[in-house]
Amino acid sequence: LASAALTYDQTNVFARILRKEIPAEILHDDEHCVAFRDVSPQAPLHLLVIPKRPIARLADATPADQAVLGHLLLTAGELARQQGYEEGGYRVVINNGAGAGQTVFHLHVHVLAGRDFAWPPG
Ligand code: DGP
Repeated sequence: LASAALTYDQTNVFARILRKEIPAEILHDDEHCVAFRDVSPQAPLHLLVIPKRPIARLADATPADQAVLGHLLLTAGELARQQGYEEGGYRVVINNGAGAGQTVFHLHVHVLAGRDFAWPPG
């Protein structure tokens, strides 16, 4: 059985940031993605890298999104490097679905750095 696709809600907060309806501290903006600081940082560096395409969850991505998904990870790594965290290490997280802690239903890659991280994650 294929999992049901989640209908994309155009009023979610990241869609509103993409439309510039609400402000964000944007560090990167290109053809495919935008990166900005998390409003509730869980580490000294806490960025969110999001696609411009309306993808609600990782589970809703399709093979047509392959290049965009790769671009999100390459951008996450590049931003961590630019921010000076390549040596010290950083964590990249995608929460998929409410049960995994996803609260905003526009796909986003968390980039966290600047402190120690436990494993397994909570
Ligand atoms: P998640 O739990 O994986 O869905 O992460 C959502 C993140 O989005 C959470 O760390 C807080 C952040 N966030 C929620 N609302 C806003 C907002 O309006 N602006 C910014 N910059 N971040 C937000």
